[in-house]
Amino acid sequence: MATLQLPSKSKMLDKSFTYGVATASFQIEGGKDHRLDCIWDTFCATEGKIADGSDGHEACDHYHRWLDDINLIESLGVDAYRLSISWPRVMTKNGQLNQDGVDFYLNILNELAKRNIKAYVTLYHWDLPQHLEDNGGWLNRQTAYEFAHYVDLITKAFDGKVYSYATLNEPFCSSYLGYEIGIHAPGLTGQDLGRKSAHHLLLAHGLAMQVLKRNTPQTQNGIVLNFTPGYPATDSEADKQAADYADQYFNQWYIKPILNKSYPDIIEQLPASSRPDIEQGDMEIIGGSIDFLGINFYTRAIYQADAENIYRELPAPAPRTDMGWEIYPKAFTELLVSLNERYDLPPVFITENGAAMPDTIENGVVNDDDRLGYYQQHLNAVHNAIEQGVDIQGYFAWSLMDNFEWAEGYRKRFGIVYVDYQTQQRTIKKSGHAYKQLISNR
Ligand code: IFM
Repeated sequence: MATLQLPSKSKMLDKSFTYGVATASFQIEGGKDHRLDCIWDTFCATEGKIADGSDGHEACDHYHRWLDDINLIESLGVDAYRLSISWPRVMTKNGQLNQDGVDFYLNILNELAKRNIKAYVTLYHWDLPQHLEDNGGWLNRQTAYEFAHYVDLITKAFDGKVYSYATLNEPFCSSYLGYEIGIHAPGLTGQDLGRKSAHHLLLAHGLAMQVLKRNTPQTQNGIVLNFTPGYPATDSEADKQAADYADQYFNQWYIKPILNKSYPDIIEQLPASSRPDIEQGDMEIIGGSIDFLGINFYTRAIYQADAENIYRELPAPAPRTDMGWEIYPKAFTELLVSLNERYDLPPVFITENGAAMPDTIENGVVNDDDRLGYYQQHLNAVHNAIEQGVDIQGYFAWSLMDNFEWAEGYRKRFGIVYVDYQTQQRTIKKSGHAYKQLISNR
């Protein structure tokens, strides 16, 4: 059997290094009749938005199969499970807890505790209740306060059962993909909308951190950001500047306010109408301390100078995953090292890393050597960053199992466990077996 390996003295072979698998509520749960509508329900119901015309009504049916899935997670031998809470499942429209929804997660948390698996809970992974979107969603500053209210109630309900909370998953995707270019829910477009929603998401993070510090100071509390490092197409000054601008716009826009209490310099270059409405005290709230930073990495992007739009992204060179994303693990190490140089980083967790590949199942076996290769290269990249002084304390594979890949529907498979959507049968892929072995060999 193919294996995943690390140098024998690697800190990643230490028992204190956390290995986990990750999922998100809308992508796996289904159980739609037991929660409020969210923006992704509406988006999926809009013709042409999801590549295969699918939705999250059933997904992996985790809502009914959660106990089997916890057993599956246990069988992989991981230290931790990163899951997200569906805000529309645990809250009612009038701002109270929905006890049925809360119980669904309490059962999961209790079973994880019995198995000694640490619960890493993300409080928002994109499934905004639709009734809040009807009031402006993340364009409405009030949504940040609604989020803090939900976080207050849910953390009290989960008291003592969670190891770590992340406020948001990838605010870049919620704001840029959802409100600026419209390829994610709620499907709005406009630079002004993208930048304004990003500010309210960051404010929501800051307000929620205050709640977490008050309600649950014993947990590790932070945020999960995604990074797609930008590289210049050539050594020319113009291309370097283009790549730097894109980096500020897509990556630093989210981390700099959190760690340095300010937006990147390019904010000055935006038209006044596109700048966020920053109220007095906002940056202090956003920049409150965090216990950890979650980093999600999949690929890099290559940019060329462009007279009209400042930068232009070039097509991704091979080798690529099934998403069309370049496989370039060197960028992972370089990202981690450069963030460590640029900022005073708290401990880092790799909260997502993985690859969609065109899997086939034959006689009950999925030989995903391509994904296995991706994991090997990226685990090495994390090891190299640790060697260069970055304090990285854990790694989560994205994803536990194949699931609803947003605008791509169910056609893109990211799991280390294969899901047959006709029967809902789960089959551990070769990469899943190798991940298990790496963890148990420590
Ligand atoms: O599936 C997503 C996940 O929800 C957020 N991070 C990226 C993954 C792959 O696209």
